[in-house]
Amino acid sequence: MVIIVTGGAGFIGSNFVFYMLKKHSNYRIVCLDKLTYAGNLSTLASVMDNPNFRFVKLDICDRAGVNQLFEEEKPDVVVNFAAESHVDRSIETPEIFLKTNILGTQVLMDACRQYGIQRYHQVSTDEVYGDLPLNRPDLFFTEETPIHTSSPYSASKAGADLLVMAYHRTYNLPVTISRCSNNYGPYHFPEKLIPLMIANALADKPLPVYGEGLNVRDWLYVEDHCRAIDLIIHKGKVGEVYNVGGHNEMKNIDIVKLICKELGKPESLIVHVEDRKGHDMRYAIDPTKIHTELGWLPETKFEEGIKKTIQWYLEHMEWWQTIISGEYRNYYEKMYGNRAEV
Ligand code: NAD
Ligand code: TDX
Repeated sequence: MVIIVTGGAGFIGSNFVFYMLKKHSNYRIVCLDKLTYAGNLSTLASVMDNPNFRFVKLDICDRAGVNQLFEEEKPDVVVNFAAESHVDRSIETPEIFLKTNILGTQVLMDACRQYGIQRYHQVSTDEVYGDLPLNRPDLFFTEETPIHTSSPYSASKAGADLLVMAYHRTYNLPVTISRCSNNYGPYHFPEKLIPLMIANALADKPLPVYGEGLNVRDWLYVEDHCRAIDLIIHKGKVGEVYNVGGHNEMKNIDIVKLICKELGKPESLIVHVEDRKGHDMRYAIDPTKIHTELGWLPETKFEEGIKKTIQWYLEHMEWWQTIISGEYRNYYEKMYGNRAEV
């Protein structure tokens, strides 16, 4: 089996590459990644010499390059993680989100049509469902929940999902989609909540919580997500959407306080800053379908996962300190420099 994994130098994609090489020692895993600011070749260092692994620097929007790779590798499966993934950046510069997340998906699916494929899997997000109110803890996102997006990021992911289903219906492309909740774990890029708070706390820098910090996210350890995708590409039904989440809802402020506690840092580092525009209040996945159809359940409890994650960041200082010492500094200054305290 040959699997093309796009975006495999990013957070979830790299964890998926590691997971698949370990789990399926007879599979060939080909990672296609543009190496944007969010992709790091150093992340893949441990597998670069693996004979079952190949890395190709390529933009998913590059039709000729993608077609050539398909000709060379004749993939059985494509798993598309490649995306612009940060909501805050999408509010500043929406265009690249539309280009990569929608048009890039189209290029990949066109190649799948042209060269033939057993499965095209689109890695989507719970953000396509919009948000839920805080005062209705009984409500969850199911696969039937209408698409109702808030940010340019989520709109671009929803656009891609619709296109994937259109390619299935129109061209009979064998597709599946997974819509997962917030992931956390090793190699999470430091612009996102959990790694940003760990890095800032370790440097005794302010911890910028948007608004009151009451927004709720449903956190899933990244390996549990990888296992879900592995199950879907092997046993999931073509043309179906699978929600992935672990019923692990946490308020942002509680996560930040927990990180302070684990690192022995004072909560006085917390600063409440101007809220994200259009900030979604609550995400909560109902994972009944993937549980009943494919037997998937999350294995890592949050208390254990967050400890493992913090430990990983303590043991891999070089990885993230290299990132935050580069272009990231300009990003941070732009995003947080003038953000008023509230
Ligand atoms: P990430 O930003 O850490 O990684 C994205 C990767 O895609 C990077 O390696 C980047 O170089 C690559 N990439 C970007 N544009 C590309 C292009 N045009 N061509 C080729 N490669 C390109 O993102 P992540 O957090 O690992 O998310 C991966 C996928 O999972 C995304 O599709 C995202 O929407 C989805 N997702 C993420 C989460 C989460 O909590 N992080 C939750 C649900 C779904
Ligand atoms: O500095 C911050 N302060 C803060 O309060 C940052 C970076 C975030 N936040 C808040 C915003 C959110 O309510 O923390 C929450 C989590 O923020 P992010 O880590 O940016 O994640 P989120 O916006 O929830 O989106 C993530 O989950 C769904 C991923 O980035 C998406 O790619 C995925 O689809």
